[in-house]
Amino acid sequence: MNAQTPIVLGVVVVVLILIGVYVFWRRSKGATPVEPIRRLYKTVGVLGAALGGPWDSGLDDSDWAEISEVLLAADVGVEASTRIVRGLRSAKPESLDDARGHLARLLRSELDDAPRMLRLDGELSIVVIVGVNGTGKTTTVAKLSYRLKEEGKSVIIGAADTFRAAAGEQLEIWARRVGVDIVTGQEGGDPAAVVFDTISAAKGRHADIVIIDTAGRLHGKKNLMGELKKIYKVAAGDGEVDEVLLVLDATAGQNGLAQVREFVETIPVSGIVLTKLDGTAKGGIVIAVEKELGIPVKFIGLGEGLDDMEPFDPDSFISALLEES
Ligand SMILES: Nc1nc2c(ncn2[C@@H]2O[C@H](COP(=O)(O)OP(=O)(O)O)[C@@H](O)[C@H]2O)c(=O)[nH]1
Ligand SMILES: [Mg+2]
Repeated sequence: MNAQTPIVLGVVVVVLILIGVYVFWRRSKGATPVEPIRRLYKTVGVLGAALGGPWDSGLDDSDWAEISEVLLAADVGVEASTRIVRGLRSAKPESLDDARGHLARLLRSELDDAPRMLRLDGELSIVVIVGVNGTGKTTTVAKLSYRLKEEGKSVIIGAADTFRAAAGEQLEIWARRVGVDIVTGQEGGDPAAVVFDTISAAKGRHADIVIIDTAGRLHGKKNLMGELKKIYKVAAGDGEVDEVLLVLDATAGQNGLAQVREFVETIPVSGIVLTKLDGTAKGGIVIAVEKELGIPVKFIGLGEGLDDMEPFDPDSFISALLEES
């Protein structure tokens, strides 16, 4: 045995231990960070692929029809699709890259320029989450409280979905996991009373943000919109609610849009959270939503976990749609 062998072996063992510790540390942090837009896997490239096909032989009428079909299939909506194809035709693109550039610009011009950041600047900010049953409201409350807590804010959740006991229990589990306080009510109880209690608790504890979960349907003949108005009034107090976020399920497509008109007409919705974009190739619905409701998409949901929600960024979203597959 060479005299240096034990030293070499020692070094190898130490290096292996260090690699092990590093891997364990990354895992425990829930690492392998995923680039957010990559998680839109079903939508990535849908438009890029449509453009790639026809280019070999130049563009003719059937290609324009195909591009229009792909836009419609991605749920961009009839009016926006028509505008986009018209714009692209009149731009007379000379190459695939040229077409991609024009399409990116046209898609971007369909999206809002409104700020997408949450406006949470008061001493105690109130966020109310509304939407149809099953769209992802409760999950969004959990994801948002997680995000805000990570930013160093103290958050209290109000479980104002009193329609079924399980709703409160589901939220209690999330609250425990995130490590934030929660105020719950009785099953079948008055949701506005839960809102009142949550805000009182938040004031008492000098919390920064209250997030209110609400029901997507109610017991018996109780009118959901009437209850939401009451919730809004209590949440607003003497001022106004900082953010009313409407949760919309991207997989429901144009139907989902039709279902939310009543919400928008009843209370001042300030932003959309578009959930389940991980499960649909119809990501173009973002464009239809903003155009038809006139409200900016502020977050997108990309899965069921706490960090599966991202602020919506139009530019990276559009480049994902146009990616070559
Ligand atoms: N894939 C996926 N599932 C989601 C997303 N958001 C919510 N969900 C799931 O949708 C279902 C309904 O969510 P929930 O928050 O209870 O909806 P609520 O009735 O509006 O409160 C649950 O199984 C969630 O895990 C998302 O962005 N992606
Ligand atoms: Mg719920």
